[in-house]
Amino acid sequence: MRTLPDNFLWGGAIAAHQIEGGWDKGGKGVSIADVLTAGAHGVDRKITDGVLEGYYYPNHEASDFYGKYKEDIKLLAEMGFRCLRTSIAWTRIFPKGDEEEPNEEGLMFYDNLFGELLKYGIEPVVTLSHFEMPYHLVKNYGGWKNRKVIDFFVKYSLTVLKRYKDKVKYWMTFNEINNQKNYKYPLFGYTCSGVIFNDDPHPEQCMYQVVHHELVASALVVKEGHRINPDFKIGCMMACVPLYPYSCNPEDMMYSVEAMHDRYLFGDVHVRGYYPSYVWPEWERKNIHVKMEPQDERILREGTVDYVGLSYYMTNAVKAGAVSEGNGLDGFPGSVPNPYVKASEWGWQIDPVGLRYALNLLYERYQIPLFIVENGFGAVDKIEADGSIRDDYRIEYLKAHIEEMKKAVIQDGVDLIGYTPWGCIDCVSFTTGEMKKRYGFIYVDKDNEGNGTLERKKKKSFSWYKKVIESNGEDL
Ligand code: P53
Repeated sequence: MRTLPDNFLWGGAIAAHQIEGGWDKGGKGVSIADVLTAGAHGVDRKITDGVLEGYYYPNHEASDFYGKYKEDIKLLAEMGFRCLRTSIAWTRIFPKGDEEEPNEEGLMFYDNLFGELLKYGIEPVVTLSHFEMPYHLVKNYGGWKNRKVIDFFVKYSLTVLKRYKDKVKYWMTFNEINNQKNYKYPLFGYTCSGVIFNDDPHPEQCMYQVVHHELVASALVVKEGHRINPDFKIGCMMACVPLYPYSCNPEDMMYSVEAMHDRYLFGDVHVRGYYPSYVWPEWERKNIHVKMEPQDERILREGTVDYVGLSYYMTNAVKAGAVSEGNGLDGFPGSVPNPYVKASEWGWQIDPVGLRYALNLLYERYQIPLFIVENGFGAVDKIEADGSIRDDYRIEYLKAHIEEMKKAVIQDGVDLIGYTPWGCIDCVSFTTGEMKKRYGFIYVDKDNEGNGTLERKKKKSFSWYKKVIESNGEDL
């Protein structure tokens, strides 16, 4: 009987701005995540003009991983984690983004953090940019619209790649770069790039320009990174939300193929090193002109990624001619509810088989290793009178997804590096800024308004996941 490989990287995922807090500690600068207020399902987070009096900013303190990482890592080690995916806050290293010299105190923080992980044999998996660029670069340079930001990002990246070259092997450049294809929804452009596309006279063109800069920056970092340490594995990261055809009507089928171009586009460039054929006619049709420098073509070709990191939470179904706008959270243009699956309280459709489908799609397309770096179930957890948290719904979700993931590896032959469910320690929700949308095996005592002791508690899923890791995914 075939099983998952022995060195399969079981772990969990978090991101600096959603877990660390300490937003103004250790010389850290203000990041774009620090000017986001809290929203709710259906209520957008506000983007304020700097940090203003009278607003609550949930990421400022978050789960205080900055202060409690030792305690947290001890718990992760108890679960048997083999890796932890987290990100570096750019603003701890270059507080404003355009300084000459990095902030040593910030560098020390990650030295200590990665050192603590390695002490327990936990491999750090690190994203360079997960929704938290310096606010200064947004205000003074216009964010990623400005080509100069490529240089700032590359400088920051090479600083940390060099500093941690013996501590970290697995890297990713940008988190979910493809969220921005949904250029009408301000949160995505702002968090990925510090740009609100709707403020531009040609929002869609602006989005492509911004992403072109990011793709070039990513390729430069991959190429230079391999010089720093040839053993580095540097990946991209894409939000993988497969768009099913609503029916076998050929029109629906073809519409889903077209819609999937939106999902694949940036991954195609990261992996293959050039823009896919379908982009040129689209740009022509929409009168989109992206400025590229003569050297960009070579840079993209020379900086292709070693693996594809993906987040998988849900699928959506699209119907030709359907009018829904969709915002990329609970739907895409033309998306309609899928009658065969249920959705979470936040409208995210739960579809474990979709994970196997996604892994097949991506592996057939790219033929390089995949890494599931996010998956999970955001839900409200209740503390029982005896203090326990019985999150059976979460266990059920993860179990069903792991079963399908195993099929992809064992029956379909997909080369998969590991599995890191999202928010293994409760943290601030990205899309809504809420605390109550929880994903963790470890509960953090804090509510949506910021009240709570920050005390950690093991949920029922804690011992369940420990057993899963111990048995290498056999005992679900
Ligand atoms: P929250 C959409 C589809 C798949 C992944 O989200 C997504 C999104 C939203 O862009 O984003 C990832 O906390 C993101 C994480 C985030 C996680 O989804 O809103 O990389 O930062 O926390 C879960 O429930």
